[in-house]
Order: sequence, then structure tokens, then C-alpha cells
Amino acid sequence: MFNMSNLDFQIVKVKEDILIENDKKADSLRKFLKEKGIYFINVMASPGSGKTTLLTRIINALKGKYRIGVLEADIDGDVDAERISKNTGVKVIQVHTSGACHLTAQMVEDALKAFGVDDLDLIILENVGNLVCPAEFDTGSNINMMLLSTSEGHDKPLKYPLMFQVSKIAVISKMDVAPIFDFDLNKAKENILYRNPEAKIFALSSIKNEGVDSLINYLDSLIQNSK
Ligand SMILES: Nc1nc2c(ncn2[C@@H]2O[C@H](COP(=O)(O)OP(=O)(O)O)[C@@H](O)[C@H]2O)c(=O)[nH]1
Ligand SMILES: [Mg+2]
Repeated sequence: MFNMSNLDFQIVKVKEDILIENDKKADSLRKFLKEKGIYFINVMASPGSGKTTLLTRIINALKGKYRIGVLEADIDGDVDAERISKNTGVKVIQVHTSGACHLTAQMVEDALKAFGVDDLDLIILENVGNLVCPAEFDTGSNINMMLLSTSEGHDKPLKYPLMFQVSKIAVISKMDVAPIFDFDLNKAKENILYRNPEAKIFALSSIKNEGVDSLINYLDSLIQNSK
């Protein structure tokens, strides 16, 4: 694209091009996984919102039914991969993003190549903890699930629209401590639905194991219906 002034320079819409390329790669990855009969869930949220704790419960509930592989994406470290491996026993791979705050579809494809997917029915990606960047990049997943923990506040859908728009499942986590943080569940639901009227909302506590079963049943039905 060229600028509107008479000066001799060019404006390149780098980000737009990157996103278009990423969308293409994500579509081809989705097609590849569909042909193999593999369902892929991308989990996004702020750091500390309870992703790994919730995933541990989901994986332990579904691992008897599906062969599960987990991608743990972080800027550095391998603590979550270790936690998932130790607490669930399923196959896990840690992906480092070299400083990036999100995973691209290309990074997912590279990780899956290293991982090997032939023995899997379900892939779960714990994306980098961030409420902004991961929402922009289609990972090739079948569904995006995001978490909003009660300690973050019920106003977050108003501040971070894209994350709520691209996530078909919105989990409100840490309901056990909602009163401490003056978290208003009705307002949170209203704010989520304002961003995404189709969102399926689950309010739960992973620590107390309350409300987790209905999310697991819903995920199970999505996986079954994808076959
Ligand atoms: N009170 C409460 N704490 C939780 C719950 N789920 C996770 N946590 C705590 O929140 C912290 C971050 O959890 P973690 O699963 O590592 O979050 P992640 O960074 O999103 O993966 C840990 O200290 C967990 O024990 C919950 O349902 N209730
Ligand atoms: Mg984690």
C-alpha cells in the first residue's frame, strides 16, 4: 500500500499480512486434523486464571475415553508441562515462543510434527497467558475456550473485546473466591454476552470441583458431534 502524501516511501501493513498468512495456515492445519479425526481445543486466558488447574480436571475426566495430547505454550519454563504430565499421565509437549505472547498456526504445526499426532483423538493447547495477543491468532483449533477468573473482575469483557468475541466457551473460574473480589456474576455474564451473544458460559471452581462436570460434559458432546 502507498501513502497519500507525495513523499517517496511505502507503508507496509505487516500485521495484516501476517494475520492473513496465519489464517491460511490455521485452515490447512484444521483440515489436516479433521482428516485424522482429531479434535483440537485452544485454551486462552491471563496468567494465573486457573488454566492448568482446570485442564488437569478435564484431562483426568476424559483420558479414559480419548487419547489426549497437551501442548503447553509459554515464553519460557516447563512448569505447566511438568504439572500436567505428573497429574494426568498424558502425553505433553512444552512449546517455547521465544518471547512472543501468542502461538501462531505455524508454531502449532511445528510442535505437532515434533509431537506426533497419529496416536491422538484430542489435542488441548494451553496458550500463552495473555488476554490480548493470543486472541488475534487462529491456532487451527476447532474451538477457543477462554477463562476469566473472579479475581480479574467482571469488567474485563468490556476492556478486552476480541478475546471474548473469538471464544465460543467462556469459563468464569475461581467462583469459590468471588465474594472476596466483589465479583458480580450476573454483570460478568452480561458483559460476556455483550461481546459474544453466542458464548456458552460456565461458572465453576476447579479447586472445589464445583461446576466442572457440566463443562466436561459439554466438551465431550462437542468432541462426539465432530466425529
Ligand atoms: N481459589 C481458587 N484458586 C484457584 C482455582 N483454580 C486455580 N487456582 C489457583 O490459581 C493459581 C493459578 O492457577 P493455574 O492453574 O496455574 O493458572 P494458569 O496460570 O492460568 O495456568 C494457583 O495458585 C491455583 O491453585 C480455583 O478454582 N479457586
Ligand atoms: Mg498454566
